[in-house]
Amino acid sequence: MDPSRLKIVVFGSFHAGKSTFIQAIDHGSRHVDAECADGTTTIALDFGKAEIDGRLVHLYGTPGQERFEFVRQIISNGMDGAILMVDCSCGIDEFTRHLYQQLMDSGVPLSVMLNKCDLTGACPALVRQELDGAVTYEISARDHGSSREALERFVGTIEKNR
Ligand SMILES: Nc1nc2c(ncn2[C@@H]2O[C@H](COP(=O)(O)OP(=O)(O)OP(=O)(O)O)[C@@H](O)[C@H]2O)c(=O)[nH]1
Ligand SMILES: [Mg+2]
Repeated sequence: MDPSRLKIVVFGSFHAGKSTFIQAIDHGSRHVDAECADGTTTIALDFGKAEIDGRLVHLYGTPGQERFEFVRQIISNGMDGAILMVDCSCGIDEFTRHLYQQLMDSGVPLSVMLNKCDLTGACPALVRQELDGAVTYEISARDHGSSREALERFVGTIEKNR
């Protein structure tokens, strides 16, 4: 593994905010998506870059639709850290629980982004309670500041573990 580069992969259910998060971190990020009923949906991947504490972070976003499991498997290969994006305005669904368990079992450094905290119906405390023990950050992926700060803090924990 190149010690100066970190590969972080973003997982989460359909429309949790994975692509928005990567766009907030890197305005020049690239997205392979398709039109859907309420905007776009990722059908391949997102890719963005950031420099954090002198290290190059490569961020890969995965598709949230369950049928793209094979894409998630390919993108996951060799990841140094994983982010699970959760839409706190609608709580935890079965697929999010499944992803959480899968990522916990993999042993890769993991953080949970409690997203959409700008919405009045958001309830990050409930999600945190359900994912007892998870490293969590409250963000709005539409906001560069909260997204960047959460990513920096997560990258800091990966460095300590390495
Ligand atoms: N209010 C609010 N809306 C958000 C936030 N993050 C994402 N959204 C909106 O939620 C919708 C889905 O966001 P995406 O970033 O496309 O979600 P995704 O997880 O990449 O979705 P898939 O690729 O389809 O799995 C879009 O309309 C976003 O603008 C947020 O923090 N706050
Ligand atoms: Mg997406």
